Amino acid sequence: MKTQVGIVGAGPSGLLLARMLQLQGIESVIVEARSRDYIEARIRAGVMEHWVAELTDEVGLGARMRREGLVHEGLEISFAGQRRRIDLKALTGKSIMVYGQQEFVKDFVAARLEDGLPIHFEAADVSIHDIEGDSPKIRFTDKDGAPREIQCDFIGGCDGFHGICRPSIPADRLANFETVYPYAWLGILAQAAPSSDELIYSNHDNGFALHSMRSPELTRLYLQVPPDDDINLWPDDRIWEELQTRLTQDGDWRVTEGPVIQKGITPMRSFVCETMRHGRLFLAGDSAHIVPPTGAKGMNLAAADVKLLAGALTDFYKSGDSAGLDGYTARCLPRIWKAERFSWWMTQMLHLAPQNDDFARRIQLAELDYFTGSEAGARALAENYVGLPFD
Ligand code: RFL
Ligand code: PHB
Repeated sequence: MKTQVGIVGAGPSGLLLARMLQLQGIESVIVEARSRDYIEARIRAGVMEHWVAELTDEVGLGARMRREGLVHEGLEISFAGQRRRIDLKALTGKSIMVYGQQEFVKDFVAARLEDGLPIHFEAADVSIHDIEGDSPKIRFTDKDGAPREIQCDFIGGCDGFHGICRPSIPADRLANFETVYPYAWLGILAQAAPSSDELIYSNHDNGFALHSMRSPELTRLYLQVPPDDDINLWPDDRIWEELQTRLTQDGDWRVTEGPVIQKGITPMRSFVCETMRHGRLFLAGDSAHIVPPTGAKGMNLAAADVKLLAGALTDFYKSGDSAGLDGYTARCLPRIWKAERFSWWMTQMLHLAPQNDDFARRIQLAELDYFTGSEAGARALAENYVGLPFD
């Protein structure tokens, strides 16, 4: 089998890349390790930056997002017994779109399959070859057990943090930067109406908590827990009790409870692989970088990489101009590092680190007071949260 761009991974990066290439008349084949059901059920991100929602419209797949997604013009930060609103719209002129990543994935998978374009689900033993030459290859065993090979001009490494693309780059060529945090997030999805119209990020003496949502009937909630915590030690009653404690610092307001339909613990790390290109392999999204979820940046950064990569591949195929491909890493990295900084900063401002002493705690409360109380502070937070301008 032959194609122009072979894409490993059908997450937001791989699906968006394939769609943007399709609209430019460039062929691609997607190879995905999991089943369609699995990737459509995997609950992850919820917040799309303004321009990512617009890009989704531009590629023709924004209809359901516009109908079912929730536009938020602000968010709230709770600390020291009070709640303060950051008016994103007034401070930046922009809003954010709350629309589940798995809904985005469903929309893109459905469109691709309706257009009769290939996604090989449940591919086993996926490997990539000859990335330093002119004709790289993706090999895998298809879901019927048959060996397959796809010959490509380029490979999009869109297979997430645990994928095989980044490790296929020779170790001595990789420039990796990483920090791991001393806490994790316990996340639940509950069949309960959101208790507030907006997201609430809460800093509490017991640790961080977040109130988010997916729809008028579904609430998404998170609690800071130790990184090695066991989900079995968190029966639903304990989760609700802790959410009530951490989120309701300011009076009578309560979190609406309901049946928990999904729960899990996610460790948190920051990671950047500055080697986003090796030969004809281009990394995009979580395969190249990870942010802690506190800044809601992961899926948005993935979209930013893909926008640049799709543009560069289009220039190459339309006019033989390889400047965009050659400059891909250099164009991506400044935005990536700014999102890394913001996510790291939000994380350390909102969580309680075990090593922090009373002095550090006082500094944290002063920081929260400043960034929610001063217009300059709030604007800096808002500008990053809604997404920094391109270039
Ligand atoms: P993905 O989504 O991990 O997709 C990679 C795909 O590759 C497949 N794969 C392979 N396929 C073939 N062969 C192999 N060897 C393969 N290995 C893996 C996988 O099955 C998968 O389908 O990466 P992508 O596309 O780069 O997208 C990145 C986003 O998923 C990620 O950044 C966000 O989910 C991060 N994130 C958030 N981002 C936001 O922008 N806003 C948020 O509000 C937000 N909240 C979150 C988050 C991530 C979270 N978790 C669970 C990590 C909240 C959480 C709790
Ligand atoms: C979510 O709704 O899942 C969500 C929202 C904001 C974040 C992280 C996750 O910062």
